[in-house]
Amino acid sequence: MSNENVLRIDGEVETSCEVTFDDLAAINASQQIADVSQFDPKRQGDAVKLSGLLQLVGAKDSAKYIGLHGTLDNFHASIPLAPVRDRAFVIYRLNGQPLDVKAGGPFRFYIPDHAACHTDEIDECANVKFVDHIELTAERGFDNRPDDDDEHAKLHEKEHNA
Ligand SMILES: Nc1nc2c(c(=O)[nH]1)N[C@H]1C(S)=C(S)[C@@H](COP(=O)(O)O)O[C@H]1N2
Ligand SMILES: [Mo]
Repeated sequence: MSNENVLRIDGEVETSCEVTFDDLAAINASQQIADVSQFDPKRQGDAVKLSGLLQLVGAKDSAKYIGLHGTLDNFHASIPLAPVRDRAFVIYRLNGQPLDVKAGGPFRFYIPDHAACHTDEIDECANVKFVDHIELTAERGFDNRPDDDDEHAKLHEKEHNA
């Protein structure tokens, strides 16, 4: 079982948390999204709304940016919180099981209606896979999304051959 996997949520919050698959599944129904294909036909699985996670930790008013950290492949994004707080979600379950790493699991951040890669702070590249740490910050935090077209093209090539 990959139930060992934890997602840490900390920074500008009242109570830092480490949540597991079971913790996410236990969040109340109003914060759950069954079948994310309603937002993007290419995506599958169930998600919990970012707003549900923010409630859990008690996001402070000082939280202006959300940092999405993927330790597995050292990929990080930091984006403004306000535009995504009521629409982003974390996909964590497929067919009742933890989301497979092949699909970006165990926890995959997802923003519906993201901008195309490289066109905005809130772009497709910010849909961070293998997220193990969500960090709320007052200022923009660490972000290593490629900002150079060649580097970005290489990253996509690597992802699609993985
Ligand atoms: N951990 C991690 N997340 C990542 C990436 C990555 O290389 N590592 N690439 C990003 C980029 S550049 C894009 S465009 C999307 C692609 O998601 P997809 O492979 O599901 O289409 O994932 C984003 N999330
Ligand atoms: Mo991207």
